[in-house]
Amino acid sequence: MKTILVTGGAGFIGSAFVRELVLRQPETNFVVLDRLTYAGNLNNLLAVSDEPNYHFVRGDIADEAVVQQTLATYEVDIVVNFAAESHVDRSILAPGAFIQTDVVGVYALLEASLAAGIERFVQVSTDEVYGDVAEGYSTEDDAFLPNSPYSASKAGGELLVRAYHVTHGLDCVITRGSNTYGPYQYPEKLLPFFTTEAMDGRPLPLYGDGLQVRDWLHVEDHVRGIQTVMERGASGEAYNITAEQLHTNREVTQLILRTLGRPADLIRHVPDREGHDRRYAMDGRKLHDLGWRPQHVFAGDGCAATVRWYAENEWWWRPLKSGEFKQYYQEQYAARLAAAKPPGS
Ligand code: NAD
Ligand code: TDX
Repeated sequence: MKTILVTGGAGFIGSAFVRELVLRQPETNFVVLDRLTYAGNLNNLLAVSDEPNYHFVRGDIADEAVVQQTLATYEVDIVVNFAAESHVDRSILAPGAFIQTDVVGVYALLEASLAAGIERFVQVSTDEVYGDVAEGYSTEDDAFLPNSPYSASKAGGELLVRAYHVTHGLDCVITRGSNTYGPYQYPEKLLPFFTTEAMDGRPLPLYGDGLQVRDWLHVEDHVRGIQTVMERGASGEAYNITAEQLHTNREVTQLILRTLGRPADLIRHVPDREGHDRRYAMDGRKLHDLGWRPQHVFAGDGCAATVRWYAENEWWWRPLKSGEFKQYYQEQYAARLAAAKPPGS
């Protein structure tokens, strides 16, 4: 029986990976190691919590002793590292936690994995390592030009993974996914944030002119992409995971409002995110060669079905928008909204 350690498995994408694979692969053991930060949520794993091939350990990937013990206790074969601080705006306000988890944490995980002699290490990275792509499409060999503390810390983590492969021969693969959407995403990210704010008739703070472009990948497609790379990726290689569905933030906001039947005058053009990347776009051919294709269409049912999920699952997100979130909202948005241009301008 194989055992897969899923770090950060209580977050948005990691939990989707666990929910999918625990049920589909009853012959494989899945161990989630998660620190349960503000973004970690055991409600994301309720669907599998009673399954015999699912196990949960609360712990920090930067704590090498905890990682070593978990690898040994469960006789882990494969590590899939989702654990990260993942929100760009928070990395601008408070970068320390990003360096600690996304760089030091990856280092501790690599050291423990090397010592334990695991079979394969899968690093979940992001399109943001390429930085702003004014035109064309990033390929896996392009230079890293990260612009935020978040993307710089993810690039640092990735480079360590590469170094452990080259120097120590650790079997590693890396995925670079694009902007991911779907159920159970913490409501600080654009789609769940704007959906839940619009449901309450609150203003939607669109940064700058709202014409920044992102590539919208459904979480189920992202999970299948990571699974494909884990199972069939060549050791030492990185793979872009792109939906090739580029939309401006303004278009995304309009889709959300249309689905909810809410008015466009909820939109506020607020001062831009510092260092805001204008466009991300990747070439997906390398992963296509492994047989993967995206199945969801964002502007088809992808966005609308996701918006409806939030509309129907207030039990999940409403508690998350109290306490810590209120403090973050105040810090991130209060001054911006006060400086907003009036609707329609
Ligand atoms: P998330 O913020 O929803 O979840 C992160 C999880 O990691 C949480 O459960 C949190 O508790 C856990 N965690 C944080 N620090 C930890 C630590 N030190 N030790 C153990 N656990 C810790 O993030 P997500 O959106 O699910 O992203 C998962 C991964 O995918 C990240 O590595 C992110 O960089 C990458 N990624 C995300 C997107 C996206 O659009 N969300 C796109 C591409 C890549
Ligand atoms: O209030 C907002 N207003 C706004 O205009 C928020 C939260 C976002 N935006 C804009 C900024 C971005 O151009 O919307 C776009 C999407 O923003 P986020 O949801 O914060 O995502 P992004 O910064 O693009 O990064 C995401 O995709 C890549 C994830 O958060 C990362 O973890 C992933 O690596």
